[in-house]
Formats: sequence, C-alpha cells, structure tokens
Amino acid sequence: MCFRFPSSLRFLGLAAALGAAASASSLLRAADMAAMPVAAPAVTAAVAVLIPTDGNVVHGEIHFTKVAGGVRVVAQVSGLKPGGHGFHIHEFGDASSADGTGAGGHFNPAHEAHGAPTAEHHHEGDLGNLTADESGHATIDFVTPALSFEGAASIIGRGVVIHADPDDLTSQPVGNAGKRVAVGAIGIAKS
Ligand SMILES: [Cu+2]
Ligand SMILES: [Zn+2]
Repeated sequence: MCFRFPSSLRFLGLAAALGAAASASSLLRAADMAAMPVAAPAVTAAVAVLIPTDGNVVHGEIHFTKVAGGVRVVAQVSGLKPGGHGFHIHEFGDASSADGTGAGGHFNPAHEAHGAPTAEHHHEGDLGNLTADESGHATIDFVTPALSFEGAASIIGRGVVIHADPDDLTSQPVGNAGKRVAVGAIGIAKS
C-alpha cells in the first residue's frame, strides 16, 4: 500500500501533465491555423447588370460562367441603336459617373495592345462587338480562354462597358468605340 499510493498519485500527475500538454498543443495548432491564409471557395459564376449612362436607355445583363476551355460569356442587351457596339471589360466596376468614365480604361493586366478577342495581342477586357438588331436588342454567347476569375487577371469587381459605336478592333488604345452608353460592375454570382 505504502508503495502503490504514491505511485497512483504520480500516475495522476503524469496524466494531468499529459493532458495539459495535449491541450497546449491543440491551442498551438489552432493558432497556427488561424495564421494560415484560408482558401476562398473558387468563383465559378459572375454577373454584370448594366446601368445606362446619362441620356441613354441601355439595359441588360452579362453572365460569365466557368466552363471547360475558359469562361462562357452570355449577354442580353436592349435599348441600343441598331448596329455594332464596342463591348469591353474595363478596369473599374464603378458605374457612378454620369458618362461612364469611372470605369477607367480597358482591363489589361498583361499590358498588351488593344485588339480583337481572337487576335494574338489584345487586352484581357477586349470582347469585340455586340450587334444590335432593328429593335435595339443584342445577344451574344461565346466561350473565351482569355478571361479569369482568379488572381491578378480576375474580372471580378471590374466593369463591363457598352459603347455608342463599333470597336474597329485595331485603333489604339480603345478601338475608337466612342462614348459609353452603359456600365455594369461584375459581381460574384450564385453558381
Ligand atoms: Cu470600352
Ligand atoms: Zn482594349
């Protein structure tokens, strides 16, 4: 008895010490994890709702969806004058200015020249033209490998701009597409 009693005390002491060590290391692990960057869920869909600039009645939506081979762009726009209209992603998703200039220049993270979306060199934001019919409606649906939802090239938070005139796809730096008739900020959409 004389031997066992202190022995169990030593055992209890050891268990308590082990328990304390275990909870201390759990705390450390939790602290380490808190310091680590948490990966945000990958964005797979985005949308821009167009707001007309002063004196214009252009409305519409542009949907962006991650698909095999890049990003699918589906646009439905109304209130346009018939014909071609420059269609771009600009640097800022700021539709607050009356003339649309708050959207800045073409989104161009790779510092390329302006061009057609199918050209070897073009801004990431160069989407070509929308063509409106006699009633002012334009639709387009295509897949491009040029757009991204991730990193420095991500289009999230940037702005879609529709222009009054056609983008000639060659003039620098913006294709001579004229005034901005609508701007919409690109936000994350429910997948
Ligand atoms: Cu533009
Ligand atoms: Zn451009």
